[in-house]
Amino acid sequence: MIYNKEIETLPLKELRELQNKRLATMLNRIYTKVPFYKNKFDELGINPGDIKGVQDLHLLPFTKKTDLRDNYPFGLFTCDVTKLNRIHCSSGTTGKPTVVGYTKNDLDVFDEVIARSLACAGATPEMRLHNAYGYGLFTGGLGMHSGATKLGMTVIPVSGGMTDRQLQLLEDFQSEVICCTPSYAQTIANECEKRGIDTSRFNLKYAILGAEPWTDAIRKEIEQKLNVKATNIYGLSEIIGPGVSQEDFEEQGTGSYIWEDHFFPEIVDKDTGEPLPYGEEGVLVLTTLTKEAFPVLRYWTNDICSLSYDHSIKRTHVKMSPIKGRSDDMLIIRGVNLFHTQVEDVITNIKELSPNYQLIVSKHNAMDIVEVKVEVVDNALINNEDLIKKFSKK
Ligand code: DLL
Repeated sequence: MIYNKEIETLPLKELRELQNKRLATMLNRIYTKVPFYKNKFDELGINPGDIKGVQDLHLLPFTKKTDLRDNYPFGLFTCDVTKLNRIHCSSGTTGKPTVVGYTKNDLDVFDEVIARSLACAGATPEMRLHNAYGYGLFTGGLGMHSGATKLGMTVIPVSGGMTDRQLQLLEDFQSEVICCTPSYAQTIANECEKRGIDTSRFNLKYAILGAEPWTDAIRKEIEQKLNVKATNIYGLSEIIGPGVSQEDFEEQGTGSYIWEDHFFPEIVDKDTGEPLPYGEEGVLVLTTLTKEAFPVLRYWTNDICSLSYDHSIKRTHVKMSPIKGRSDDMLIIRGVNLFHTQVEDVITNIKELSPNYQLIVSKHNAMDIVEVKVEVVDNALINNEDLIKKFSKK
């Protein structure tokens, strides 16, 4: 099902015109309301009016996660905090999270792109959504919830964890759609296998999986074990949350449509920042075209992928390949972003420990496990169980 046929099938020429119009408004907004952007433009001697359309975006500077951190919490917002309807956060490179805010209109855009994504993944208004993304500051739970409500679905807001209860509800409520991280879908599938639960007792048809990288082999395993068609949903808090792009359930393996009337994508070289042509792999850079509270110019996602229009069958919007990796050293552990600097922060603040450490990531069943190995300054610590416990907890 196509949720918004007019926009999703808009001829490319008209789509560009719409993007260019929206970009002009967005550039004016950030230039006049956010000193950070104004200074950057002024330094380059560029006026928002000099940018004639998305083809000129490459003349403008990137925005990076460190810029968000340096302007913590609300320095890059274009409106007063009293105008916000919601705030979400994601992990930052230090103890401080990345803060993102939404006006009422921003939440409408969020709902729209999630409704489109759900429909693109096979969901219809008559279906039930078992929403096992985490609710809270993470954008996954509430984002999917609200967009599914807009589509007209019945939402079961289970959130993550408590697998026992999830299995029970899947059977009792007969939800047709599940959304969660791919690793959690694997956990559910493995748990069923372990307990000899016949998954045909569930009524699942579609799984919408994202928030971490996954492979075709994982897709096959989940599809086979849970009797679903599994599609990829991609997004990041800084841009909106989930729903930046979505794979169509009938076009699996050909990439995910980016809702480019709201988010304009570029691919750039990870070392030089130079724009790369369609088909080439590089860092995905996204510019929000319609966001009010927290518009972002050329956001350097650090996610490596490529773009193509080649396989756009049902819609005119550009497709992105699955994420191939990251250009920084962020780890994604069960959907949660983790920077080694966050661990380092803890370790360097404990005087009994040296700043040398190892992070060891392994899989236990489908779950990522992180082990932190540290060096002690004084060997006496090795026998002090209380201190070891205290430091482990930190
Ligand atoms: O993970 C938003 C989200 C929620 C997406 C639910 C999909 C489903 P953040 O916590 O800000 O937001 O993390 C964003 O997660 O830059 C990618 O590195 C990674 N990521 C998200 N979706 C995918 C995916 C949410 N489908 C960061 N494949 C992004 C690979 C993904 N990586």
